Amino acid sequence: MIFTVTLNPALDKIIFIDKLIKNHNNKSNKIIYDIGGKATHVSVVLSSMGIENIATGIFAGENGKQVQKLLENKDVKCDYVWQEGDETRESYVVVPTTEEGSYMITQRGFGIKENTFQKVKEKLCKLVKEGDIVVFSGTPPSKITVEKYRELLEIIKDKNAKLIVDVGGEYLKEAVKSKAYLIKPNEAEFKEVTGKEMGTEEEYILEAKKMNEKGIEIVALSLGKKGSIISTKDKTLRIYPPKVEEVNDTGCGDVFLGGAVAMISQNKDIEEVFTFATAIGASKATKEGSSDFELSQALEFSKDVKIELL
Ligand code: TA6
Repeated sequence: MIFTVTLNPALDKIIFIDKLIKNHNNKSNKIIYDIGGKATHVSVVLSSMGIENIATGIFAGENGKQVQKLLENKDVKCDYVWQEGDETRESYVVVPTTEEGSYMITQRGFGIKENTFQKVKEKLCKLVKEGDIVVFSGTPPSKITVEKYRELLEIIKDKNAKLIVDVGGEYLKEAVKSKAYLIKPNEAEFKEVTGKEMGTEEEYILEAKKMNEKGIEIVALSLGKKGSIISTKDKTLRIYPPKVEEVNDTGCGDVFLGGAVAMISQNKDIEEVFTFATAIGASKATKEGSSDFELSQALEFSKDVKIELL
């Protein structure tokens, strides 16, 4: 079984405007709502491919109900812990249609209550079995201390399940200490976790290899629109995404991770894993929502993904 753990999901409010002008009353052309929070997107990808998975984490309030409804409408099986008296946070994404890129402002979200944390621990202890894949992705809610985060990761490791983590800051350091199977930092997160101010891809690769030596099977370093560097003990790949007509870049990294998890769960080789991950992430960029993509388009895009074996 594959579990995706989003400790702090979000209701994404995506606002399309012509151009964002400071000190100006910017008029929106369109506003859509979508799933936010990161590991949620992994479940959306897996469910779209008919790969069995359970989305868990913590929801609260009316926003939580709306996000869960959006997930269920995409055939995602949800088994979340609900925190009473709070509200699932919102992310505001402003997409100027006259230029590439977007602006994201995310609420920090509720403070997790002790009994909620205990319920999450109990759920993971009960559900996760040896050989499962467990994906932690997204910024945890406040009051999830590094120690609490470590406790959750240790449950997964103690079960001999495959731990996949996409998070930043001190939490990423915990994932490295826990010898996660796969981590997916972006450049800023990678510099922070290594404590190295790197500037060249060679320097990134050097540090990624050190992490492989420390027991991280796969370091998938996201270079954003420039693609990614994939490092394992045996191989280093530089992956270049296809050129696509960008509509909204929000969620590309999360859908990329979903594609990688799908292929890993089917024991595909590393090249195939990250060719598909890159292609489905590119498909997401062509869609308005933060969790939208098209499998048929991703298969087409796979042909234009370039891989360099370094
Ligand atoms: O990566 C896109 C996204 O998942 C958005 O949907 C938005 O919810 C945001 O990231 C949440 O990121 P955070 O790191 O705050 O969990």
